[in-house]
Amino acid sequence: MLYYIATLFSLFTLGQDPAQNKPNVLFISIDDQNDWIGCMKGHPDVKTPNIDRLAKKGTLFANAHCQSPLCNPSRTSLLFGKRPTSTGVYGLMPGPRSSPILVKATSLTQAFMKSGYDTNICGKIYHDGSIVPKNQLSECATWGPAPGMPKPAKPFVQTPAKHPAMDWGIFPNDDSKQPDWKTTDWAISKLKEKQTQPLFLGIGYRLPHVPCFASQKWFDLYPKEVTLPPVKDDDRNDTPEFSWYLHWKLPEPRLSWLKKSNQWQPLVKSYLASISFMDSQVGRLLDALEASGKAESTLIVLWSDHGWHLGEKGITGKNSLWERSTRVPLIFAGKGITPNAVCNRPVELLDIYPTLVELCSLQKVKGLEGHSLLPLLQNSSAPRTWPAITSHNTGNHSIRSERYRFIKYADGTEELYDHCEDPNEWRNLAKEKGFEKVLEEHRAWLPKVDLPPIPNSAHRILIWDAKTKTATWEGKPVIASEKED
Ligand SMILES: [Ca+2]
Ligand SMILES: [Ca+2]
Repeated sequence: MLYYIATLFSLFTLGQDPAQNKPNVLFISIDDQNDWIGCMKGHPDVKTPNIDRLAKKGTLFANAHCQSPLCNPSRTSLLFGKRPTSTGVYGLMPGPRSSPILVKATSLTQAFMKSGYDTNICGKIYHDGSIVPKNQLSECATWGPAPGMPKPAKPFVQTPAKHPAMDWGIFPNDDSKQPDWKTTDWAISKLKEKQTQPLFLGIGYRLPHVPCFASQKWFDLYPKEVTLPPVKDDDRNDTPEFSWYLHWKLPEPRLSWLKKSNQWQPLVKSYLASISFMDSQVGRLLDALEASGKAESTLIVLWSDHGWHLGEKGITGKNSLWERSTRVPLIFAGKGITPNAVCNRPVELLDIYPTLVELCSLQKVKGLEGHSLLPLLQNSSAPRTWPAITSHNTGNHSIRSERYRFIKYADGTEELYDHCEDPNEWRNLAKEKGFEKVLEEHRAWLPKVDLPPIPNSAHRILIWDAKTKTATWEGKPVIASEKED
């Protein structure tokens, strides 16, 4: 009898407050994490047992791509559900609300607020500094700590750019000094709180973004000599000159410098160690979720904002339209998600927002440009019409279909790679015979709207002047003879 009364009471209260039926959401972002994740098979040595166990619990999108190979534009696109080409946000500054298109747009965190969620973020979810403090509370109810990277007394590595972030090594000794540890601590304390509303908890990890620092323990997981990524010495001979302009004068060192300075092994190993440390924090979080008793009612989404080169195509860093920059981990797991599924359809980070609107029954949001992943979460081999599109400044786009990658640069030059035959994208087929139809099919997906950068755009801004056939990078003319290679 008591049971029936309790059931009737809970039905009654659920009827009063539909928010009670909504899943909690753990929204985990990783910074500059390429496909070097165990379950993605991007690197033979990498150890990520915790992200791998999360993937087993849910659906891994093994062919997921970012909309921009850079922090701020990628995060802006994901958090506002619009392509960089539709907002003009391409650089590290300014933030999303500086785009006239996004001034009044509903962000993902606002969509959760409007639908009765207790919204919290900690660590790096929005790009640092891109939301000014006076606007913070209208974006998200609680802003937890976003600790910066620890600084060693002096740099371990001196790269040509002498940029403080371009550093890697064994540091700090104590894992609890790491920002990602502190962020996890805060998130765990939030999970322990008694809930009166459904919870949205965004946790933004900083590693493996440079500086790649981890304690000795994480380096010890790897052999003395780790496997270096596959590179082809003359790989850039068949890529257009314009491909260099996208990453013209980056602080990230070139492969030639890494080799000359005997830093290729140390960088690769430090990136791997940083990944394993970050993965251990995902593990702490998942354990705390289990211990909180909320696991059954929680949906987990894990993503990275873009990839990272570690020597491929002669560069390190991002800012390219190749697989190494665009392919990212994307996992949905937990309440309502098919376990142990892998989806190979091309999907976009832009799809996360409309998927969460559906999965969490949020109020409808107008103007989202992605497509819900729900059909693929129910059946990972369901058909999918759309390719994944990545843009880096006006006029430069990559179209990733299930089999091919097509790239078109602002000066009209092109690349085409067949991923069935050439997973490293070594052989540019764009000028070879027999691919005219494939090229046409992919060109049809190029964005129809391709806005210029918004006013005051800065850091990684490349502008092509079609009349004079000249390019400027960070406001300075690109001079081909100054190419560092
Ligand atoms: Ca990033
Ligand atoms: Ca090549």
